Amino acid sequence: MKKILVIGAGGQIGTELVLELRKRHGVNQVIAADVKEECTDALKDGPYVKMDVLDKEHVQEFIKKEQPEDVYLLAALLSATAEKHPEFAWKLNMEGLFTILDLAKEGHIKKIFWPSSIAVFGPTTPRVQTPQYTIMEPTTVYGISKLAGERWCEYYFNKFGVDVRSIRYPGLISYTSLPGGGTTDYAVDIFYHAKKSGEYTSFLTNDSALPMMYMEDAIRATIELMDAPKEQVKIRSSYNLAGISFTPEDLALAIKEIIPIFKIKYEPDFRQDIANSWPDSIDDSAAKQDWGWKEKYDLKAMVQTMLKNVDPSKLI
Ligand code: AKB
Repeated sequence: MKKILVIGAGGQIGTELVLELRKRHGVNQVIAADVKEECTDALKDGPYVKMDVLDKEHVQEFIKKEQPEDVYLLAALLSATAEKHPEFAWKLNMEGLFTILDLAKEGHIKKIFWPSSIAVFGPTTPRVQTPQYTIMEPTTVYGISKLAGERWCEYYFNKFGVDVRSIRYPGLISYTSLPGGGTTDYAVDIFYHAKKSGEYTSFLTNDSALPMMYMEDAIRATIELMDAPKEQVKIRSSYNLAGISFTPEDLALAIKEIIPIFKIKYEPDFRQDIANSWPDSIDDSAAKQDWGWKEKYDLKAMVQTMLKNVDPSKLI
């Protein structure tokens, strides 16, 4: 049985990814790594290591000793937080990637997953059904780091044969672990407030359409891409992936169907500029064609699942 390492396991994607990988490969085969001293409760049943991806020596030493076949590198600062700490965001989002790419180049890792984002697109990109190949002029630090990372992934594949695979995630919606520091986070927060008080103040305007996806679909896409035969993975920068596109108003209306008293207000802040620079919807036909991607959750199914499962006592 192969060993798998997930770096950034305490985050929104990492927590659910580790749980699913442990279901498929066995609890002890999947090592969760995160910068936090303590492992999150959800992952306590399996191996955990405290790992700062910027501590290159520790990362190298650990990987050379444990020899994980697959490494998922999820540690990153998201769009909104990155705008507040641009230098640190660039450092964190890029240096860790080079450490892992170099370890794979030297033969210590067989396969890498590295997440990109819809943030690689910018205000000059066609907004509707954004194509896989198009104008990319991101205006956020996060977007610039993800676009640069995509170029390096493709470079390491072309020059050194590194088997690196990537998805441009849309905004991800889940209830197991809270997101942190993203522009799409409103689409998660809203469920906690709807259940707790029946009211929510959105930091984006009513008509800010953004590509989103329910986490179960995103985890399945990630694992399907990693399990796909090498020759089917034709794009080595990063795949567009679409799920559900909606506005805060669409989401509020879908919540109202289940909680009729629900009310929403709009008070846009600095994150509005970021949202304005991103696509409304994504064309993911390349992912569909190359490795058979198909989403399952639509808006209604996602809203029902979220309202059933979010625990409003987690709201601070
Ligand atoms: C963010 O909002 O920064 C992220 C993303 C779209 O990558 N959720």
